[in-house]
Parts: sequence; C-alpha cells; structure tokens
Amino acid sequence: MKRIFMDGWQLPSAARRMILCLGCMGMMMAGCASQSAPRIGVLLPDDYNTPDGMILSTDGSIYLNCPNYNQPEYPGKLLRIGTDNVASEIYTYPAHPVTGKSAPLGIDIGSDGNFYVTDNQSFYDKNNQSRLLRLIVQNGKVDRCEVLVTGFVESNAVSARPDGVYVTETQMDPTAWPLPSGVYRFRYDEFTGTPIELKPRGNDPHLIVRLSTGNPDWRVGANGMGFDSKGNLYVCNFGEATIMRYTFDASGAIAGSEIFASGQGMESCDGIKFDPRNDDCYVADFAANAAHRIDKNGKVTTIWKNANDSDGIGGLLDRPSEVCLRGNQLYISNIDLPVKGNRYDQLHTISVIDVK
Ligand SMILES: [Ca+2]
Ligand SMILES: [Ca+2]
Repeated sequence: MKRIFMDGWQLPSAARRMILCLGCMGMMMAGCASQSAPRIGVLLPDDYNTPDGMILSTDGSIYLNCPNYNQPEYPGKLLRIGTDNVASEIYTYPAHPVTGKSAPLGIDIGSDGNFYVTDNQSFYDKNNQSRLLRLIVQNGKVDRCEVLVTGFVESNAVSARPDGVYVTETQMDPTAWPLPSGVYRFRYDEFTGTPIELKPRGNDPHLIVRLSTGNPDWRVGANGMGFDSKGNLYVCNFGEATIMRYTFDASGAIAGSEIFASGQGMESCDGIKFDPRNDDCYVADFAANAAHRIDKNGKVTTIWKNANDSDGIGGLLDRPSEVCLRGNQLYISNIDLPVKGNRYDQLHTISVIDVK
C-alpha cells in the first residue's frame, strides 16, 4: 500500500501560519541569518516518527529510512521523497526474528539498483543482533528483503561501492573502554544466499578500520561514512567530534589514515554526505543541533545551529542525524532521540537549508 501525505507547504492555512510564526520566533532565538535558516521540508505523521538514513537517487528522489525507535509500535519503513517534497511509503521492513522489531537505519543504493540497509537493533538488544540487509528491486518495486550479514552490535552507516559494501559498527564491544568501533567491508560475491556471520568483538577479517572513542559524555564511536570524488573513505568518530580520512592502495587495502577535521564547532559528527561537484562535506551534528560544511582542506563552517533544543517547529533542528544534498538544498533528518536533555516530541520533520 502506498500512502501520500503532506509536506510543510501543503498544510491547511491556519496550521501553516502557526508553524511559520513559531519558526520565525525560533530563528530569532537562534540569531542566524535568514538565508541559511532551516525550514520544514517534509512533515511526517507518527507512522514515521524517527527519520534517519537518506540517499539521493539518480532520478532526484530521496529515499528515507524510518526505524521508528521513538514509537516502536510502528514498524520500520522506507519512504520516497519526490522532487516536490511529497513523501510516499515504499516498503515495510520485516521484523527481526529475535527482537520482533524492524530497525532500518543507514541506506545506500548499489549500482545493481538494490537498496543496502543497516538493521540497527541496538535499541532493543545489544547482543549482536544487528544486521546488513538488501532490498531487491524488480520492475521499480521492492520485491524482497535479504539478510546479508548478521552479528553486528550496532550497524549504522552503509556505502555500496564498486569494490564492496562498507558498514560502520558503532560499538564492537559495549563492555570495553575506550569504546572500540570500526568499518567492515564485504565483497559482492560473498553474498551467496547464506548470511555472513561476523566473529564478535572485532575479530572478523572483514574489519578494515578500527576507531577508539574515550569521551564519557558521548559513548558513540564510528557513525557516519562517506567517499569523496577521488574514492577516499571518511569515517565519523561521533564521540570525539572527529572525521578520519583513509586512502587505499591498488589492491584495495587501507594505505594511510589522517584526521580530516576535528572540533572547530563540531560537538559530534553523525551522518555525512559529499557534494560531488566540489568535495564539500556536509555533517549532521546531533549533539549541537547543528549542520556544518567542511571544505576539502578540513575547514569547518557551521551553517546552522539552534540556540536551544527544539521540537522541530519552523524547521529547527531536533537532534539531526543525517544529511542529504539535493541540488543546493540540504535535507536534514531530525531523529529526535530522547537523550541528553532532548525530549521526543511532535513534530517529526525533515529540515531543509539552502546552502548556496
Ligand atoms: Ca520533534
Ligand atoms: Ca525534541
């Protein structure tokens, strides 16, 4: 079943005036220039209460995962946001056989046209129940869901690259400190129909990057991930507010690593996306209710930061977890998780900021 619902500009006029009015108040509170202020791009009903992973399709659509952690009586969903900002439901994810919940977080589209999705079950069970899934697309529709890899603690971002599928694991061993995390890579010919079962605690040969996080205030490791136009890998160490850059040798092995950007106004780094036109990197900063742009030299510019926590009214950021660039508009998912003083609340929104 497909259902269509409203974006922020198709609300009844009275409700729209109220939201616009409250939004202006929020912008004044934040004290930011109006041309870079966020607005509501998509307003979501409770069925889609925890928006997170986004990926831009070649046809201009944005595909959005909603794990619905905040009200898990609603199953995890995949939505499509058209170029008119109208969202439609594409798929209901099947429940995990142990937890009974579906939890689709990160998403990418492979060159095969299929969706690659992390199933992050850590909100329900931290005993290695998280997975990597693939949605097989046939004739423009999702035909079925395949389980590719099992045994993650907290699978998070996913990138379907020509040489394999990369997945960040936000914590490899929740009992260890500093917190170990990392990146796994799987070759396509390993997906034979029987799921790959990861060896626990970082002992699996698919692990290609290790990170360590020692910030007791944010015990969150490898999170967002992206690739620049040269094929270099970037991984967000959320709790350290640091983005690492990795280069590869001709065989595909990691050849070098360095800090790409750290701090400079970032309080955390969650989801990232690169602008393929100039290799600018956009960052969702969950901890700061902010979005940043980082140039190719690692210089961070904050393009928006709320003065306070918000509920999402007027497009204000409400614990942003992912970004997605469409043209010169930056779409930002507000995951609104109830941690560190934030209250899960109405509205459920995708914010939009004009970035050029
Ligand atoms: Ca909210
Ligand atoms: Ca909130």
